[in-house]
Amino acid sequence: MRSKRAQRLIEFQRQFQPADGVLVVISADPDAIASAMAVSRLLRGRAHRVVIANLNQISRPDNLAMVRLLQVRLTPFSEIRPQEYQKIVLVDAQPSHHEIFASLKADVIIDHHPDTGARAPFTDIRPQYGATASILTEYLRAARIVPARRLATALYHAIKTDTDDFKRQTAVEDLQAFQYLFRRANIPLARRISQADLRLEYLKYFKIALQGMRRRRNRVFAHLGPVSSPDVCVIIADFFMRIHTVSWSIVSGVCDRRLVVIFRSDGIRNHAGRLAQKRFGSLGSAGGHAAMARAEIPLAELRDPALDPKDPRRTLAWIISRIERRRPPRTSPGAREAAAVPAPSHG
Ligand SMILES: [Mn+2]
Repeated sequence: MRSKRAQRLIEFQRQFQPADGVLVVISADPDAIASAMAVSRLLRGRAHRVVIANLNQISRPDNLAMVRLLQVRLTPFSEIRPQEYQKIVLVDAQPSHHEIFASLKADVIIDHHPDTGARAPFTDIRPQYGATASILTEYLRAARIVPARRLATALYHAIKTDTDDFKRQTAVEDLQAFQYLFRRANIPLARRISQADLRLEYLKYFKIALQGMRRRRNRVFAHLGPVSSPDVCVIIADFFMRIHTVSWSIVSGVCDRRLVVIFRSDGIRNHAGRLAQKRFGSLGSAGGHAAMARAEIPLAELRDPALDPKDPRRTLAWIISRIERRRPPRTSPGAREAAAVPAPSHG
């Protein structure tokens, strides 16, 4: 009797004919890229050709490093004519995740996101897994294909990324796949990829942040002025959290006519999402988790006379005053020591 894993592999392989042109369409992140590479390897000799097309433009420096250092061949989806392919494969995604995915009528769907009831001739959706790369590693092992260095490194990096080094949803199968890949991956190369989170042009924002930062007790504030992408606010907010005495880091910038405020907290006694919502929710979209949150406020909504978005110092002062705002004193006669009410502990 065949194992379930072997059965699934055979079922997968049955979907393809030797003359097929196969299009793997991804929303490119490490897990999707690695999974697509694995599909390509699994179909070597079983399909005429496999092309990997990315829907999104890749902009994260670490993902650019992954593509470059692992020599991944990607074709922008805009340059693809899907009708020229006999089979369409989705990995690390389901049709309902994107209108283009839905329009493609996938033949094969392999994913680990919550099951959206996707229909295809072949589906393998395992929401309990931390990464699609772990599922594809099982396929490779079932096919007795030992992944070459680059593929093993991609899958290894994908599992580490999607599970955030096993701090997020992780199944025992993810650990098994990781252990298998660990011996075959190029670890220094994987480290180089995950470390590459900066662009050269971001360094000028570090300068602005370090020169303009304000410290209030255990909080650090910085306003970067106009930024090319809110990502740089995230990077600098994370950077300040590396100071061991800092429990809040709040970094803002202006991008696409919006003031973007990034919140980082240690998440121990603080709740960044609640603070963002409380202080900025009335002005724009604001919220997040205990340790990370963001607020985005259209500049058109900011009519506060105390704020001049063109003046970085006044913008920073406005953000600080808004966050450190104390509760207004109670006016009822019975209120006790109302004026001394401290700022909320999470703020
Ligand atoms: Mn994934």
